[in-house]
Amino acid sequence: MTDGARAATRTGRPPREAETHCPYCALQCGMVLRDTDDGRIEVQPRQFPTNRGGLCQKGWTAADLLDHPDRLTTPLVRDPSGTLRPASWAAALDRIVDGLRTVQRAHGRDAVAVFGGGGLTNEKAYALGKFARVALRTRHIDYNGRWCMSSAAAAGLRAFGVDRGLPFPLTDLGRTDTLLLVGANPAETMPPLMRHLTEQRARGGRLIVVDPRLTATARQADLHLQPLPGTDLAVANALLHVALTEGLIDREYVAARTEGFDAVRRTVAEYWPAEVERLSGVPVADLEATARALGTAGSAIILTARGAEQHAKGVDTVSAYVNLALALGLPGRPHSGYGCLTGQGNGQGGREHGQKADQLPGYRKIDDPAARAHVAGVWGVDPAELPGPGVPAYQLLDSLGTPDGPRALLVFGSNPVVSAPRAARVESRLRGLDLLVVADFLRSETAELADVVLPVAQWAEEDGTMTNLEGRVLRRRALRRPPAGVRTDLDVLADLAARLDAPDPVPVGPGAGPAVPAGGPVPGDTPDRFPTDPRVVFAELRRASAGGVADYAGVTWERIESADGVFWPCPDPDGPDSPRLFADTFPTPTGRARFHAVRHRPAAEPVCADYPLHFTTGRVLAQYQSGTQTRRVDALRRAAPHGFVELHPDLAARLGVGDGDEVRVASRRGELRAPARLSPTIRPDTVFAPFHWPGAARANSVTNDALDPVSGMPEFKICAVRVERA
Ligand SMILES: Nc1nc2c(c(=O)[nH]1)N[C@H]1C(S)=C(S)[C@@H](COP(=O)(O)OP(=O)(O)OC[C@H]3O[C@@H](n4cnc5c(=O)[nH]c(N)nc54)[C@H](O)[C@@H]3O)O[C@H]1N2
Ligand SMILES: Nc1nc2c(c(=O)[nH]1)N[C@H]1C(S)=C(S)[C@@H](COP(=O)(O)OP(=O)(O)OC[C@H]3O[C@@H](n4cnc5c(=O)[nH]c(N)nc54)[C@H](O)[C@@H]3O)O[C@H]1N2
Ligand code: SF4
Ligand SMILES: [Mo]
Repeated sequence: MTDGARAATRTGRPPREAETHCPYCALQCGMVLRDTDDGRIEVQPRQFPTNRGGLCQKGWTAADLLDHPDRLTTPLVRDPSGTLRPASWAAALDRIVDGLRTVQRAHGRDAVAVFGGGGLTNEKAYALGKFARVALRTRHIDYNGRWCMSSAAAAGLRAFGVDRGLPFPLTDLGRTDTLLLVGANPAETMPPLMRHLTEQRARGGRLIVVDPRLTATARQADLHLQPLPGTDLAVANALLHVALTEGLIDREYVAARTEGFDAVRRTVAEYWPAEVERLSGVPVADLEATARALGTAGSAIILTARGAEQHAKGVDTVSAYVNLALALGLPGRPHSGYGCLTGQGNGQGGREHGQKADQLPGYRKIDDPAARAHVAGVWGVDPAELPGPGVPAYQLLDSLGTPDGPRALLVFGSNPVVSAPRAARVESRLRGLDLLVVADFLRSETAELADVVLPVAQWAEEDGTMTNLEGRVLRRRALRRPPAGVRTDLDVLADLAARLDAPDPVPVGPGAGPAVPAGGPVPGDTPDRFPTDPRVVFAELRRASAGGVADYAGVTWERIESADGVFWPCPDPDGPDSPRLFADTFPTPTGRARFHAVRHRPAAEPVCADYPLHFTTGRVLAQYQSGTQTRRVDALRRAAPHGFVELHPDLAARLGVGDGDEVRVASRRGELRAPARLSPTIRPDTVFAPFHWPGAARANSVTNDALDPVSGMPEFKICAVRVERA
């Protein structure tokens, strides 16, 4: 029994507790929160199929932010002198509505934009997409998942007809014979996931890791391939080349279940292992060993994560690994397949219900007339009134304040000043806005630039659902109510929508279409148009998603609670859910999976005499994303106090840099300064920095804003730099 529970028993009061999930990453570890008698909140892991009773340090300390002194408890409005000052909710919301109307009157509806996040619950992500289309009537909404999942999402859609990160439960990892991890470091990014890998190896399975660094994950592997960043596509094509020459292809599966293999066969014929060794640095023997380990195993899983995906060729790179998986006959077979490790807490659900520029709920396309008619029906508006597609996240942020770009932005759940590529440029775009609104519970670096900051509830104060990396819909449960002065995101959206709905005497400006209010205030239904109760929002989301690719119609909160979550698609409340996809067919028009012939191309920015080194970025265990949250947790700050630049001792010696020396990493776009961390585990031609810190150590001052042409994913994982002692 815990101290809190014991104390509660002594006083005869039951401890207040909630079974919920960690607020941070997509593993969504199960945890129990308890209100102890001395006013603390205790976090305990609980058994859940993904975390199996484990938590990482971030999960253990997640409750530290609930009563943190930095917590926002009142709206802030920028005064004429430029200072953010506490204000009433009424004053803050009036300022926002005035600002939005002024901008839309002068520049049209699309002059207002919304930026969301993959950490928002399904209910909030859904409400945000609806708010943009129905209350603001703008086409401009996108979100940070564009920087995270978009390459794998696009490749999955074009191959399988559906984008569900893992098309099988995570527990399959423990039961597969060969597991290939490409550009994933779960030992730091999802530590409890390693329990499944330990099980896999204990059963005699083989683990192969592809990473330019010998990471904590790669250390546990039977084989570590250490390619030059940006060469994963060539490596995948070489693996398929070997599989073909060694007769490892599953011909029956290819014939019966796929289409388009011939073009792929011709393309990979050019990818001779010896040439790919020259390009990537991965020895021929390792390419052969990997192809054999995959092609001769009884079962095999190939997983990609951000290392392979965050490139201007991220979609094609994922397609190359999907091709390999299909040629080996893996998708749909027991304990086999291709998957991508989704990152943010609701990275999966957040990309299904309408935060994406081209999307309506249920993973519907916003330019599909049938989808528009269905969703407009649920929303009670005319389909013709729904805006068309907007533009992907970076393009959106880069257009802010420019003559054709939006002049007002509302941010819910992201901190692009730290996390956007080429961040200095994004920062200057944000500064050029007429109105910047940020809803957050902390003063993030982006909130610091805002005209209005709105204090919102944290995870332990709200109910809702999250969809984890397996496509499993989970319940987030509130332990307590938000502190006085704090509102939920749903409440904020509802209040703003109601204020925008109120008649505006001045008609909206050029190119704006019909006048605000959006869709006209419908007598009697205004209070329900943006419900604030997440259960009611979820019921509406179910209807809006019904019949879509990501169909939640059969998912109810009760059903989630009675099992360990519900896997989508789940169209029928009385029918089965879908833990495993593709056993018999693929949701493509022909029922077959589609190969895509793809070719290697160099990084968008090659190294040269002035910028001779490859720069790549990523994560450390104790910090999360832009760090707004984890940099404020004492234990995590002690574990990872500041940014650093990881470089090989041989390179350091050439540069005259010692361990701990301050170094400058410069690219054509900007520079970062941080202490050097020497490590023989990284390639000598590559330097690495985590992206969790703002200011001088900001990795994204350096990164390249080259984008994948299909997904809009920025090239976070490779650019050319010069390194010198600062
Ligand atoms: N501690 C912690 N955990 C997190 C997060 C966090 O911020 N902190 N964020 C969550 C989110 S949103 C995400 S998206 C996931 C990300 O999870 P991961 O994808 O595991 O994380 P990264 O560290 O970004 O990248 C993984 C690895 O890619 C390698 N890499 C770099 N360039 C290349 C390349 O060109 N090819 C290959 N093959 N590998 C390369 C890096 O060395 C790194 O070890 O983590 C989630 N979990
Ligand atoms: N160089 C480099 N840059 C990267 C990456 C990389 O690997 N390298 N990875 C990219 C990836 S994969 C990702 S996912 C992005 C993430 O980068 P960001 O989008 O900046 O993500 P977070 O730091 O999680 O920002 C979330 C913000 O929203 C707040 N917040 C959290 N929950 C809620 C909520 O429910 N409501 C509201 N209103 N606010 C909330 C938090 O306090 C925080 O300020 O970074 C990307 N940037
Ligand atoms: S692995 Fe992810 S979900 Fe689990 S405790 Fe750590 S941050 Fe939270
Ligand atoms: Mo992410």
